[in-house]
Amino acid sequence: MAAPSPRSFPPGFLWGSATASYQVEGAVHEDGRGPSIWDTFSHIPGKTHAGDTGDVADDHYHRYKEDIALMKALGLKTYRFSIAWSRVFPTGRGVPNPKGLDFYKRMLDELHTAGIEPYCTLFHWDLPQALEDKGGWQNRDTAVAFADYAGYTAKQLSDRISHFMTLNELDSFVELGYGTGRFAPGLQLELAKLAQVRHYSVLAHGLAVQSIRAATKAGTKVGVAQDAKATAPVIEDEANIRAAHIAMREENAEYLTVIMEGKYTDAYLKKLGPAAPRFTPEEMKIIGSPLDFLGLNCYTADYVRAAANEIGYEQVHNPSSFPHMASDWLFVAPEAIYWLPRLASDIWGVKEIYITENGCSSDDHIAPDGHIYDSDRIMYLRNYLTQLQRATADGVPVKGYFLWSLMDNYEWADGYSKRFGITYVDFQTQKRTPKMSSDFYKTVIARNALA
Ligand code: GBH
Repeated sequence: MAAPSPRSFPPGFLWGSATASYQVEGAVHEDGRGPSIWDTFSHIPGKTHAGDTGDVADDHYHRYKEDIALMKALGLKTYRFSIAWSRVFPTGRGVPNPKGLDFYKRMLDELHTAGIEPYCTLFHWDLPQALEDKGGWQNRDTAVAFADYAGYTAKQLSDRISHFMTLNELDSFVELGYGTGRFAPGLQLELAKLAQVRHYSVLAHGLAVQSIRAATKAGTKVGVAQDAKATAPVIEDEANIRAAHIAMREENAEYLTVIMEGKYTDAYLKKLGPAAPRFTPEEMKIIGSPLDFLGLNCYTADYVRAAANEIGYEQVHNPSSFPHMASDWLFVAPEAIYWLPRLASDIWGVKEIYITENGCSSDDHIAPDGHIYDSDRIMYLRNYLTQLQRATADGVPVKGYFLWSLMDNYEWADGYSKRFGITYVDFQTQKRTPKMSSDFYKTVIARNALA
């Protein structure tokens, strides 16, 4: 055991990495899997970079043992993965397909043998196409179908998994799938319809919290993985920190705030006016179902400062020179990972927080000696982990961290053009090569401290 240093993380801190079904599995026609909206969308010309699809991706469906060996070599304590709904219910509901769950059981047994604890996400955007054909998230029935699938699946896996997350990043699949059209299913709805989709997404979450609880053994923990906007104070003085607290609730009103409070903020409803969603008091209670833990995906910040306006804050937009990683949206804002959990803990008194995703894209190249020297990813990770350590040292109850991602994978509309892995994947040969950032992460894990 390394001696504790002033930069140590709390004892027992859970170091992990994360992936998602459609981004890594491949094997889209195997063992009775039904099509999802990402199969459909990625095959429409022009929707994804170079027409890339997840048909093969990392072929993780067949190579999961090799991938778990990579995790073990890193010293990972935990691994966050997602289940493809359409493997379990090929048309989203009705008769389950046992072969679909068998894959996850095999994978979970392998993790167990490696001493790695699974954290399971039940939905990471791959909605069964059959449900989209009936309106997808525009249809309230989809929320009910999700809760049924989540309850069934959690029951089947309850002996193997103790932490479940309902949905991954509600805002991403709702706003991009039904608002801008950049993600599957590629729709551009008017605001009133979009607001109703948002409402059904949080309702799906709440219904699933209840169905998972009802179906699993005592002690099972239920949460969500949300990339809440990290409203970091641009300068950390008292007035701006106060503004950051107000902004955190308002900027996340559609998703995290309503999940934590069971209520839309007045400002959100006022802003929507006639486009506000229709909802019942009963639904609001379901949406606010208490959680055992909160998962926060953290990539970048939305800087704010105090303002003498009605709401008490304003956003500070980044100038064009603001540094970002290989993805245009990924501005380097390490304090995000301090403020995001801290604000959630200050505002809602959350007692158990995980960073369910953090990481970055880099322009990775294989050097003549065969190595990948991703020093910029190390720079990014070191800065974010420094701020995360600051959070734990300040008593913010962050219990674990999942690096996105274990390996390069299918980056949605960006296809294979953006690499987020700490392991390089040659998508022609499926060869995996740990990058220099793997060595960095391994060292941090071994020391439970920043090196
Ligand atoms: C996460 O999203 C996802 O959970 C994960 O699946 C993904 O691989 C990872 O991050 C890396 O991106 O294309 O200009 O419309 C992070 C939040 C929200 C950031 C959607 C990118 C799209 C911007 N993402 N956003 S754009």
